[in-house]
Amino acid sequence: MNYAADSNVCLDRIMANTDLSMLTKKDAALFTRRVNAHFGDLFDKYTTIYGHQFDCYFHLQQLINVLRDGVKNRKPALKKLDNLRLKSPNWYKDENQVGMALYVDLAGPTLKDLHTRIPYYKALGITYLHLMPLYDSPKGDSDGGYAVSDYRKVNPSLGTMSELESLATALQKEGINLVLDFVFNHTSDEHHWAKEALAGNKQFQNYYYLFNDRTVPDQFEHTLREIFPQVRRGSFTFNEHMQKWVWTTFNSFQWDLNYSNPEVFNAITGEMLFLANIGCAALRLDALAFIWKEMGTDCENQEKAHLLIQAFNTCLQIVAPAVVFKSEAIVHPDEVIKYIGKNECQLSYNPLLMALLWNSLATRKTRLLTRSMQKSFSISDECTWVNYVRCHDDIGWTFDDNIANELGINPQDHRFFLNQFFTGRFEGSFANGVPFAENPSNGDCRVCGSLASLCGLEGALDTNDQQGIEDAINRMLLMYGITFSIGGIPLLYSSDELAKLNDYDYLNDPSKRHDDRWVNRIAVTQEDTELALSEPSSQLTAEQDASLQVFRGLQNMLAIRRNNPIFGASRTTILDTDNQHCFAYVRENDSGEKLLAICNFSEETQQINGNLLGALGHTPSIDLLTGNTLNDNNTAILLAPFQQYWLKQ
Ligand code: OTU
Repeated sequence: MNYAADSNVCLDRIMANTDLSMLTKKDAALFTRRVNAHFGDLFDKYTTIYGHQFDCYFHLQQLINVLRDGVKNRKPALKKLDNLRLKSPNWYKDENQVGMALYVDLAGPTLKDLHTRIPYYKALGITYLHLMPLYDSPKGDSDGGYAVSDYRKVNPSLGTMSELESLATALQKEGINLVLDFVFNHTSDEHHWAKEALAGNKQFQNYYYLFNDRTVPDQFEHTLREIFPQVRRGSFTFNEHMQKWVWTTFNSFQWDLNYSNPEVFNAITGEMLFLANIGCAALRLDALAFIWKEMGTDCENQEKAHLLIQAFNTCLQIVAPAVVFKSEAIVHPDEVIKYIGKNECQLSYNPLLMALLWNSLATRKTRLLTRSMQKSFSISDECTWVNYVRCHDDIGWTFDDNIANELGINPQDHRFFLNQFFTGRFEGSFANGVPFAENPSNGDCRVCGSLASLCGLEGALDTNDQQGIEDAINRMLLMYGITFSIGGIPLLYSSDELAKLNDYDYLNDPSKRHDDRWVNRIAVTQEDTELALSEPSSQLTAEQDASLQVFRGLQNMLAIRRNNPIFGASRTTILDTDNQHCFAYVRENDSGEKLLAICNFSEETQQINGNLLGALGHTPSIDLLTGNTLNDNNTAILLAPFQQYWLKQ
């Protein structure tokens, strides 16, 4: 089939039937130009997914109307930004980019209050602020906001949509981009689509996956993974009112959307464009791995999930090209990479680096980290990693079993060890984590806990162990130091920067008690931010002192990062070292500028062969972190416990 010809014919027909009279002349021209440029792509994706349905053409026409409305509703200031970003599309690779993720209520506690926090974020150098889902959602348990009842309404306890828009504008003025969640795998059971379905409306029942009996759910469940086995077994929930089984991958109040229905694609595109038009720079694609279901598979990472995301991306190119996608695929490393591409997700969380940094802290060894990064770190030049250490979720051990096997590590046993270690059950462990989602059938488990508690600060403070406190602080700085220097946008998780300990208060809240991830969703109070920005004082508790040391350490490293272009758009090569406790990589940009990072994951001094400096070309090399010079090619390089070097020619 001659697809190019087909899509052109289709485009002409559709545009002939598209009413542009509500657009200004300028917008009509812009819309027509962009549709012309991207329709081929959109047509290709859309017809591959929906072409076998008799009404595909009708829905494609409807989609074009949705896009037209998106252009109509996009504010002039955002259209200007679109043009700017089209001219410098790789802004997210700059050395000054630093992200922070936070819950509004744990920082504001309202959107209005967040304005007063801007100086604090600026003091750290934040340029990208991800506000955790702040949309209207069910009272009580709403999966931390990931059960959305209305994408167009801010949760009234946090503020209003116009307050969100003015915050976006205020942040933009200060050089901080707003990042929002696009929770599109599911809605809450209180979304008006779900309510219509509950009321028996067939059209909206087709928005979800509903089954009259267990026949089909049973067939699917043969091959599905259970995500939250601690709250509910299986992936389906029986709804008494409808007398039907509903597909609910996550909690029973989160209903999976049915993307085999083109009407759902179109409706969700409308919601996505609404979010884009608030004025955000990126959308975090929540649970994107799950959006396509295919019998006989685990219904994760399906080919059509990729096509759908690419189609959404094309819609953004037409309406809001300033907005990029961030992939949240916490899956096998080979699958994580498949979501990354200029035409799919320009940004992606790096769950492999995250998990393996923790692995190296526990084992004090870097082989798995080094080998895995050598295989999986390199991505398209037009895209970038979002490197993180902690987030609002649990830590899952998603490394590649084959690499582990090659290194003589039994993957199953090793995951068991990591869970034991980080939940403090392993003799001699420094960590105070909490087990999460333990699966009684197969013993699977993940780990929750704050950066500081997992790094040993909680235990060391409890026993007033000075060495332990120092080690914990150094572990935190090491972990973040790597995310600041390895290549990509570092993403701080709010409260990490102050080394806050686990918050066990959730155990007293019936709507949170069953979900241990709340242990690492921690408030940062005004008192905390004042402490961070205050002059050094001798009146501090040990906990406050640790908090300040971490804050200042991170602040210092971030200042170095934004003042050295080598941390921006440059290549990363992961090196082998002759010391199993050390991890090293070199950055190199197009002008031949280089940086060599070397890190020690153990609490002992380590030495590595000075030949490694050869990676920089010539000596002497200056350590950007201490200002010290290393100048002899032949001697060994010494690394203090948890020390990292950022060496420049
Ligand atoms: C995401 O996480 C969010 O980060 C969670 O906070 C939500 O609960 C969830 O989606 C549902 O909206 O399973 O344990 O492979 O790991 O999408 C967290 C991706 C999750 C999943 C991830 C999901």
